[in-house]
Amino acid sequence: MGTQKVMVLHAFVLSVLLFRGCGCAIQDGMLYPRDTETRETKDLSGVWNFRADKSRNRNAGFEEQWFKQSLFRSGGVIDMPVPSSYNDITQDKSLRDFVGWVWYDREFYPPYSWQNLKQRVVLRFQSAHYYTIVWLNGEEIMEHDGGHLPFEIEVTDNLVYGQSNRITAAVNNTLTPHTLPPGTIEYKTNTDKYPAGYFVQDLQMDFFNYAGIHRAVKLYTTPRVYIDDITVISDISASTGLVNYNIKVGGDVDGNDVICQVDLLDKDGKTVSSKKGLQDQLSVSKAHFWWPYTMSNDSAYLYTLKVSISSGGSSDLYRLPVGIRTVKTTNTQILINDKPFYCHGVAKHEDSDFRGKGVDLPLIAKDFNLLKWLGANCFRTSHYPYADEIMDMADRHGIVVIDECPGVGITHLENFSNKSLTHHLEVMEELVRRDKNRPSVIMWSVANEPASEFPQARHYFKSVISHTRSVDPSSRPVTFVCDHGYDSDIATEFCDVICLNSYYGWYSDTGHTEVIQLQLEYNLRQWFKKRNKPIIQTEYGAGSIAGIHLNPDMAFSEDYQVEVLQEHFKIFDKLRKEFLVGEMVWNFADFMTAQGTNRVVGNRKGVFTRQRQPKMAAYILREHYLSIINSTSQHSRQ
Ligand code: BDP
Repeated sequence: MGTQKVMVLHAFVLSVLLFRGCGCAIQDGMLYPRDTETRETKDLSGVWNFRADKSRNRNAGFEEQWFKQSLFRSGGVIDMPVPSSYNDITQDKSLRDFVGWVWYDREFYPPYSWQNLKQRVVLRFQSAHYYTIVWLNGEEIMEHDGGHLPFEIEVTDNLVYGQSNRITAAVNNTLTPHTLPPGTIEYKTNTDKYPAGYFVQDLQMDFFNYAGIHRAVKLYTTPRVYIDDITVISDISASTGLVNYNIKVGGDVDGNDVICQVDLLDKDGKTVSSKKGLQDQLSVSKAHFWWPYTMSNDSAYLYTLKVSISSGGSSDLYRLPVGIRTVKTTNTQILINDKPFYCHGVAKHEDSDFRGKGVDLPLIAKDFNLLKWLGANCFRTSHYPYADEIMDMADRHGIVVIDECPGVGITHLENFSNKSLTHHLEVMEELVRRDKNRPSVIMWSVANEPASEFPQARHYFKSVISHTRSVDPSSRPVTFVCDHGYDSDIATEFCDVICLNSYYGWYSDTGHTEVIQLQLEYNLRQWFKKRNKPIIQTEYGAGSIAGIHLNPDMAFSEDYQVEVLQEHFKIFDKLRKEFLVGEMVWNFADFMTAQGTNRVVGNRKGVFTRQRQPKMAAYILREHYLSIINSTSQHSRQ
C-alpha cells in the first residue's frame, strides 16, 4: 500500500468515522443514578477485556466487526480495569502513547426482577475519553462525542434474561481541530525519516491525553413513568431559604395525570417544607444556608429534596441533595449569600500514578483532606469537568468550584469554526445539565487560555457565554480564563469575573523574582481599569523538583518555587482589599504531560508531588491561606 493511500485511510478513520453524528444517546435530564425504593443500580466496574486496534489503518475492529462476538474470539485480549486510563497499566510503550480505537467488552446477567417488574433499564457511561461507540449484544446502541461527561441510553428492549449479555465499547482518543480539547493529527510523510503511514497526535494542551473508560459504567432502573429531571434554584430572604423546583417527568404519560409530592428534609430527616405539583417554591424559615467552610461553622449544609411521583399504577422516587445559597457579583466582589467571598485555592487535574484520569475514591478523599489542610476554600476543574464523586465532595465539604469545560487549547484559527462552536455549545449544555443543582459550583468557565485576541474570538465567546447563561436557570456567573494581555484580549468583556493566568518569574524573567511584584500589580490594575470587574488570578506558579534545594535559589529548586509564590502573596494581600476576589496556585499536584524538553516527567508546578506529598511550597501556601482565614475572620461574617 503506497504512503498516499495509507494517509488517506488514516484521515478517514480518525476524522470521518469519529463524527458519524448518530446522536442517539439520551438527551434528557440524566439525573445521577441513585438507589432508591423505586430504582436500582448495578455497577459494571471491574476488569474488562481490552484490545487496542494496532492495525495500520486502525480500522480492523470495524472491518472485522469485533463487536459481533466476544472480543477474545477475534484476537488477543488483556485485562483492563474500568474505571481507569489504559495508558499506564501495562509495560507496553506503544499502548501508553497509542492513538486510535481501543476496544473493551464484558458480560453481565440482568436480574430477573427487572424483567418481572417491567422496569425501564438504562445503560450509563459516567465518562470515556474521547469518542465512544457502544454495542449491546452486537447491536450498536449509542455513540458519544467528548470525554469527562456522562452519556446513557435506554436498553430495556435490548436486554436478554436468563443468559449473559455483552457490552462492547470502542473508544477513540484522537483529538482533531473540532474536538474539545482540540488537537491535530500530523502525518509525517518524509519516508527518508519515517515509516510509511507514520503519524503523531499534536496536543494544544499541557497534560497527558489519558484515555479509556475513565469513570464507572452502570445499569440502572427506573419505573416506566419516571422522574426525568429536577432543577432547583435557591434563593434567600433574610433568614428564610427558598427552593424553587421544577420537575420533568419521562415516560408515556401526560404531565397532568401525574401526582407529585415534594418534601425538603433537613439533616435529621425531618420534613421542613412540602408541596404538591411539578413546579413550585418551598420555603424554609431559619434555614441553614450552604456556606463555604471558611465562612461558617455550620457550613456546607445540605438538605434532601425528596421527589415522589405517581401515575396510574406506577410510582417513582428520587432524592437530590440541595444547598440553599445565592451567588452574585459586583464590580469588585463575589458574594455568596450576600457576603463577600475571597477564593483562596488551587487549580487541579484528575491525574495520578497508574490510573491516569480514572476515578479513584481513595485519591479523591486524600485530595479533599489535603485541600482542607492547605486551608484552600476553592478549586477550578482545570481543564475539564471532574467526576461526580469529586463534585459531591465539594458540595459536602463546602469547597467552592469554578466548573470548567474541556475548552482548553482553542488557539488555532480552525478551532473557532462553526463546527467547533456548535460542539462547544453542546458540551456546555451537557455540563450545565450535570452540575446545575450543585451549590459548590459558583461559576462556569467555558475555556482556558483561548486565543482571545483573534478577531473570531469575540463572536465565538459571546455565543458560548450567552448560551451557557441561557441554559443555566440559576444565572451563575460565567467566565473564561485568559492569559492574554489587557491590551490584546477582545473577548473577556462577556465574562462576569475576569480570570487571569500569568507566570511572572517563570515563563518571563526566569530567575528574577525581584520583578514579580511590579509586573503583577501593574497587570492586575490595568485589567481592572479596562474591565471594571472583579478579578481572580486563576494561575501563577513555578516548577520545582521535590528534593532539589539551592541557596541562592534557581528555577526548579523548591526554594525558588517558594520565593515565586511569596512574591505573589504580597500583591494578592494588597489587592484583595480592592478588586481581587481570588488566587489559585498552579498547581495542586505535579501531573503528567506529553514528553517535551521543558517537562521533566510531567509538569512540576505542584505544591504537592504527584504522590501527594508536600513540597516546601505547600507549607508556605498553607501559612498564607490560614493567615487569610484569620485576617478576614470569615466565620464571623454571616
Ligand atoms: C498555563 C495552562 C496550564 C499549564 C500551565 C503551565 O493553563 O494548563 O499547565 O500554564 O505551563 O498556561 O504550567
